[in-house]
Amino acid sequence: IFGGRKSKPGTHPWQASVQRRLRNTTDAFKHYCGGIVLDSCWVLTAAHCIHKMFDMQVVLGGVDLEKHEAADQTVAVEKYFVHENYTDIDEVQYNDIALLKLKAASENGLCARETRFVKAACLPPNPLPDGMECAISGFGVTETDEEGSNQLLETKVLLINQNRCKAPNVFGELLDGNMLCAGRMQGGIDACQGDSGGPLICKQNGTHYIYGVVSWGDGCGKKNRPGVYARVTQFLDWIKEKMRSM
Ligand code: 4AZ
Repeated sequence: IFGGRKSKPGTHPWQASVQRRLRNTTDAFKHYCGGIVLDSCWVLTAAHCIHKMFDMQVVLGGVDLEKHEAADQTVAVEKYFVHENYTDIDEVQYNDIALLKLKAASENGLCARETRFVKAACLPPNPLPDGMECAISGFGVTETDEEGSNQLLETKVLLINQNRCKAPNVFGELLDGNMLCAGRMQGGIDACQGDSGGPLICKQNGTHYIYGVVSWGDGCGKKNRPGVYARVTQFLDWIKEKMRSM
């Protein structure tokens, strides 16, 4: 996250850390993408995070990747679904959405437990207005740390008009209707590498909606290069169908 600040425990309870096993280890995992809690057994993330991946785990409830916190829940991934039309063309991510089905614990049949620190965000029922202020969060690269942040960072971004983001001096025709732009045209405030798969959350009438999934960009925090997100309202049928299927 560029232009972020440390988030307080429990303020982004839908944030997940999607982690992969380090080569030739049994229990060493490293954060590589964000994710978003949809319910006790499902996490939404970006397709480019898990394309041809395996050996994943998801950590929920934490705001510090270095510490084992009481609120942490580590859950194995039982299965994943990558959108059938996902493609990467010259680093532009199309239909960049995927679902992780978490493994239920043998003791109680639960995947994640809902707590003050682990909570689902809602799927958005309708499009939201341009200029609306929303929030992003993640453990990704910052302006001062190319390795990413061990602390969960957050920042506020604005939803950017689609035609403005399709302007020739911004992303032009690279942007399709399954994507949306958010951030600041002036730069400085953005998602970055390692935030991918994580939440763009917009609050309306007291409810937190998952409006976007961090997907791609041209660098981070640059002028006229806002962050690009998978447009969740375009994928509601796909998400519901996959969740129904298991
Ligand atoms: C990435 O590499 C990435 N500035 C994610 C988000 C953005 C850029 C790059 C948006 O996963």
